[in-house]
Amino acid sequence: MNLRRSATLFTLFVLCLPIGSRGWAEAPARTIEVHVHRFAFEPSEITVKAGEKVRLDLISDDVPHSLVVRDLGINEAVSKSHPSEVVFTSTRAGDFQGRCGRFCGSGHGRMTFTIHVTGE
Ligand SMILES: [Cu+2]
Repeated sequence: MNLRRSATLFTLFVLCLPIGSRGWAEAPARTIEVHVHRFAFEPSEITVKAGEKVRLDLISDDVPHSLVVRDLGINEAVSKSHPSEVVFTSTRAGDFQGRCGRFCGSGHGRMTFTIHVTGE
């Protein structure tokens, strides 16, 4: 067997491996869709597990907003024309408070978002 054929067979072997079950690639994120509009996040609370990789799909239904959850390092703009994606993994349990970080009108201060992180 020549070197080129061996390399091709090895490549095919690697491509056929069930990557997820071997832990060579990160597990796909759990996706939660969050709509943002004046003056609320929907849902306004989510519950995830510590160590769980979570993807938030943030969609504005009206004007530009943002989601800021300082303790989880989240600070993401949300616009109507471009849905945003945030991926995070909290390693510790607790309740993490978020808010809209972009002034969007008289009710802006009431726009809160809570991430409950439960133990593994
Ligand atoms: Cu706002």
